[in-house]
Amino acid sequence: MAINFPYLDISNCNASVRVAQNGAQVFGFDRVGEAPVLWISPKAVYEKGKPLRGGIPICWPWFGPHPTDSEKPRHGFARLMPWELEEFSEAQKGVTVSSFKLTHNEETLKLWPYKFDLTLTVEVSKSLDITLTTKNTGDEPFEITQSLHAYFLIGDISEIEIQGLEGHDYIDLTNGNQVKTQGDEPLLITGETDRVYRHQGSCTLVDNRLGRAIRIDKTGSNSTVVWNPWEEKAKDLPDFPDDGYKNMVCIETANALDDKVVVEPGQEYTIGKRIQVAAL
Ligand code: TA6
Repeated sequence: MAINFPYLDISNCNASVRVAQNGAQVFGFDRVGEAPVLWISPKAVYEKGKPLRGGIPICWPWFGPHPTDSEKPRHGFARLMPWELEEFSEAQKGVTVSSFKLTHNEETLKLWPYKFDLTLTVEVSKSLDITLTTKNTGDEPFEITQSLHAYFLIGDISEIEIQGLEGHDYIDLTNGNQVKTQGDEPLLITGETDRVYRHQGSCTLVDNRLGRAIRIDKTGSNSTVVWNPWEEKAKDLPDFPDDGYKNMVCIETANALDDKVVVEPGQEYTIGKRIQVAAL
């Protein structure tokens, strides 16, 4: 598949990541000698201005459909726009840090009438650490929802479980936004899943087929979103293979639905995600 956009390929002795200029979207995190951590659709479209199906799209300044205007892009506009590379350094051997910036402009002001600086930092070592900082550079408060919408590669959907959500309430987006509660058992995915968990802690994705556990720690987020389209919905997505649902699951670090963040003028807010991998 030809990649028709600029991107940064970052490697050190521990791992490599790829970050597209479009949306500052991470679309690869590969630890040396191991299977990729993130899932990228084999049907992904690598075009400027289009979100890539897989990796870690940034949903910002709103998560999901725009609350009042269905003409505006789903999951906001940050994933559709070119970001600037701000910083790049090898902080120490095996630890590479880069940062990317998006600032309000004519196009963003038409979609969302606020002034902002948005900064993504990406630190790659044996783990991947990402932070997204929203700064309000205008003179009135604004409200955001957001997500670091990570797609994880898995061996097979029937052989994973997600630990850490036990006992937490969630909004079931596949079922009229009913509020339900996860039981005492880890989450198994056995059908279409689109849930916003009210959850601040960590999660572990245990993958028995690939023999690994991916731990996801987070900061600044009160919502963990779990998504798998399953068979029928996958067929409706042009950039998603029919059987792709077997090899991916999204575990998203978010502020979603009524978990909104207000950022006052001159203030900033940071959401962060750390992805670590261990053998089982
Ligand atoms: O985060 C879950 C979700 O909002 C789902 O409802 C699902 O549609 C998914 O994101 C992908 O959205 P996209 O706009 O990238 O197709």
